[in-house]
Amino acid sequence: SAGQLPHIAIIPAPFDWGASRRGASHGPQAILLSGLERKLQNLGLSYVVESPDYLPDVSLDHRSEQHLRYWGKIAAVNEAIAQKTAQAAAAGQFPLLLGGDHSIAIGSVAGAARGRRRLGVLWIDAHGDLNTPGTTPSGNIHGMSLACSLGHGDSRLTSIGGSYPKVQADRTVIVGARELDEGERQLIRSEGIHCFTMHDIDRRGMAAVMDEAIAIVSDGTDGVHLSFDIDSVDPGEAPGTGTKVRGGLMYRETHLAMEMLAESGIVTSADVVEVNPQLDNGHRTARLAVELIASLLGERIL
Ligand code: Z70
Ligand code: MN
Ligand code: MN
Ligand code: MN
Repeated sequence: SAGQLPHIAIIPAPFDWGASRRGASHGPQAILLSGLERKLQNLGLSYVVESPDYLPDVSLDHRSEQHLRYWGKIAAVNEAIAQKTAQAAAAGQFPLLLGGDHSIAIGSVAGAARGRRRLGVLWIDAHGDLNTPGTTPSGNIHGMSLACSLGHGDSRLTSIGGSYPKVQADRTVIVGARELDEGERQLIRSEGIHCFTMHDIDRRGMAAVMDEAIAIVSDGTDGVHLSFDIDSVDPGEAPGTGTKVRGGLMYRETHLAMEMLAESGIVTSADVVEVNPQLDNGHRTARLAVELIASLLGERIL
């Protein structure tokens, strides 16, 4: 992709059954209404906004278990997301998914991995999303999506988009973690997942952390998927999200991370998830999401 501007496929994923509270399903509309298209136009990027009609109607699918809440809806929706993402990537486009809660990354990562079997994944999040039905404290599948992409957990989830691990631990990097469950800590250690916590960012600075993160996800990989959970950002800047955790990324650190990714040229697909306009202060969080997408796609100060 060096030199050539990508064609962006904006793929809305208005779905929130992976989270404990409703509202993130309105994220795509809020982000689109906050000026995303104008930003892309100003950057000189070509794009298409896909219709959400590619998603199946799951309103009558009530399959659910205590430690795998609404797995039926989530499996059906994510098969469609995987298909849509893979289709865009195969057409040479840059899939940009607008969530939705973070369970939609089960599909987007699977779709991105279809044509890139050595995919690197950069997961920017306050959380690890590394639970399984055996470790989850909540049963909410948005807290399991990265584990699932690594091949851990129930086969009804890990088989979405193909029955194989979509990514490997040594190509997976988490940035911004500050709330991990015990089972998640154990998985990080046992699998050797690279995890840069807020402690690491405070000690070393965001620039050093991102330099290392970029080196890891681009080493021997054939593409990089960025999965950006807006709850990675400090709640003072991003109040419109379901699980606010104090002590998050600062506004400038987050922009720097996106700008460094843009400079690196390594990112081949992305999601922006967990924007919940029902909890937002006006459209503050959705507007931030638009700004960060612009930085990721090449907007520069000078
Ligand atoms: C907790 C769980 C969570 C948000 C992920 C939290 C999960 N670790 N919350 N993303 N917003 O229930 O698994
Ligand atoms: Mn239980
Ligand atoms: Mn998440
Ligand atoms: Mn999170």
